[in-house]
Parts: sequence; structure tokens; C-alpha cells
Amino acid sequence: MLESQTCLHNQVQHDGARNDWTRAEIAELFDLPFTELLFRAATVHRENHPPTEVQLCTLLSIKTGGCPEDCGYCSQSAHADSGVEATKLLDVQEVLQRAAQAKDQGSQRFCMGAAWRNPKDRDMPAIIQIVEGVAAMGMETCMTLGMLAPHQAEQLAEAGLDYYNHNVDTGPEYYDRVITTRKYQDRLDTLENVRNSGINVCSGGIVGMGETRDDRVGFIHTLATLPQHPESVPVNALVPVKGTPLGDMLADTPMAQIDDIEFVRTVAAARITMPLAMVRLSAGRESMSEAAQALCFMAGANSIFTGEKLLTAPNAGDDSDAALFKKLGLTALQGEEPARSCAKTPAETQNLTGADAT
Ligand code: SAM
Ligand code: DTB
Ligand code: SF4
Repeated sequence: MLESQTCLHNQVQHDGARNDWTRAEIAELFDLPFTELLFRAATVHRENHPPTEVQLCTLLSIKTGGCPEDCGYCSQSAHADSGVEATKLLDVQEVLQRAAQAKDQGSQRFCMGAAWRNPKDRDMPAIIQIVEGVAAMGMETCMTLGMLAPHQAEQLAEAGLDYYNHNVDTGPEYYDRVITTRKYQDRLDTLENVRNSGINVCSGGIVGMGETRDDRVGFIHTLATLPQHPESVPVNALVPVKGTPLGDMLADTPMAQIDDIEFVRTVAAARITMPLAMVRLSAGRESMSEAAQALCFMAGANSIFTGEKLLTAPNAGDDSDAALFKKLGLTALQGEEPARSCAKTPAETQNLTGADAT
């Protein structure tokens, strides 16, 4: 089963997954009649993924607040007045305890975030211990620590880190309206360092920051034209936090809040342009209706964050997610992500299947 899936996905990778998308083509997708766009996205989805399985990931803030960056959406920026208190990096043992709880609750992946511009070299030994400890529990590991130098990406790869999350956040033209303390190119440079180290790439962004549709087209275009698509693409809806520039702007101009249908269009565009990626319905889900979330799953979203809390913001919570999954007939993804099984060498595939993978 896995063998034929792997071959199919390799076929798709060669014949179907393109990284030469033009902005005009992506704009055309966004412009399709909604039901047509949804149908196309759902078709691509079921060609490449088990259509009723959704990956469950758990998020933990391992170092909260006090971040020197000025990201206009973020409660953890030292420039914001959000009331989030700065903490030190959590103890390794505490992080491992939280990972064990997440595993007990059925989570496949443990994602850990730090409010840093970049990790300092002196932070790396503790980070490496955390990665090794979580991996030893049999969970997939993901870290998001800010910008990474090539040697730091190598260290994380050696520790066995599975994924690194680093969002491009929006299209290139809108970026400096949201963040001034770094450039879009800085994000792309880190993504390249992560890719070169062999760690799987998780990169997405935020919808509903007052950007135009063209900025959303630019956001998807950046990801879909990377030399290799990210294995995971988180699509966040802005969680408006009081005391942050974007949260306050939305409080004053609620009309700027993203429309559900436009959000679903963005998910669908991600699914169609990056067929093998896991598309993660990330922040903002707790304020979305069940119907809007159902449309996102139809449009190809196949991963979520579980639990009551994201990094600092509230999340939907396990009880309401269990009820939603039951209502929609969705189950937790058990298998491996298609983009990862495709990346395996024939020898690795043979080990998995016990069959000749040529
Ligand atoms: N400091 C690291 C960085 O910026 O890469 C890692 C943590 S940062 C909080 C991770 C991502 O969370 C951001 O890139 C952004 O896309 C998302 N995020 C942060 N605050 C958000 C908010 N209020 N609403 C939606 N997404 C948010
Ligand atoms: C991502 O794209 N979304 C997650 C994860 N990557 C690290 C973070 C969402 C943060 C939401 C705001 C908060 O909790 O402070
Ligand atoms: Fe810092 Fe990340 Fe928040 Fe930006 S998004 S302020 S880099 S924690």
C-alpha cells in the first residue's frame, strides 16, 4: 500500500507539483467562482492525501515574550503593549513533560516556539536536548525559533529535528507594513538554510492583516515557487491582540477582518499550488464557525493545532475539536505525510515496506 502510494506521489511530484507558478495563474485561481475553486482544491486534495484524515499537532511556547522584533501582529513583541510577560526558556524536563501529555492526547507532532529574533549559540545545547528528548518519545518534532544561521540549522538537523517553522507571513510587497526589524529576504535566507540542512520546511503566513487579495496571491506565490515546496504550510487567520498595531487597527476597523470565504480561497490556492504539502489550519480557528472550518477541510486543509492554547492565544480546545471531528466524520491522521514519503530514498522505502521500492 505504502509502496504504491509512494510511487504515485513521486509521479505527482514529477508531473504535477510545479514551482513555476506565475502570479497571474494564482490570481486566476483566487478569482474562480467559489464552488469551482473548492471542487478543484478538493480534487487535488484527494489525489494526494487521505481526504478524511487530519493531522493533530500540539504547540508549546518554550520561551514567551520580550521579543526584540516588531511584528505588528504579535503579542510577544517587546514593542507591543499586550500584557504578555517575558519568561526564560523553559526547563528541558518541563518541556518533555508537556510533550508526553500531548502524546497521550493523540498528538502526532510537538511544535515548540520561542519568542526570539534568532537563537543564540549558548541556547543551542538546551534546544538540542529538547529535540532529542521529544524525538525519543516517538513524536515528530518541530521548532520555530526565529532566524537560523547555517551552522544552527545543521546542529538541529543532527539532533534529529523533523521540521522547522518559519513563516513568510504575507506577500513581499506588504511585508514592511507589518515588520520593520527584518526583511522578507531574511526569511527566505533562513528557509534556504533549513532546506539545505535536510530538515523539513514548515512555512506559511497570516491572512487578515489588512492586506489586499494581491498580497495574498503574492504570499502563496512565494511559497509555491520555492525550489522545493514546504512540507507544511500553516495558514493563520490573524488573532487580533489588543496592544499590538494590527490588533488595535482591527478593533478600530472591524470591516478589515478577513471574510471566511476569502480565507477558504487562500487555503484552496495553497492546496492546488502545493499538492503534497500538509496545509495547516492554524491560528484563528477558535473564532471560526464549524461551517467555515468544514469548508477549509473541503478546500484541502488537513492539519490543525489541538489543545486550549496556541503560543499565547486561545485555541479551539480538545472537546470542541472532538465534537467537530465527529460531526464531520474526520479522524486523526495516523500515517506519514506524503511529501515526506516521497522524499525517502528507495532504500528507506524498502525498509518501511519490506518490498522492493524500485
Ligand atoms: N519568533 C519566531 C518567528 O517569528 O519565526 C517564532 C514564533 S512566531 C510567534 C510564529 C508565527 O506565529 C509567526 O510567524 C506568525 O505567522 C504567527 N503568529 C504570531 N502571532 C499571531 C497572531 N496574532 N495571529 C496569527 N498568527 C500569529
Ligand atoms: C504558525 O504558523 N502558527 C503557530 C505556529 N506557526 C508557531 C503560531 C500561532 C500563534 C498565534 C498567536 C499566539 O498564540 O500568540
Ligand atoms: Fe518575535 Fe516571532 Fe513574535 Fe515576531 S512573530 S515578535 S519574531 S515572537
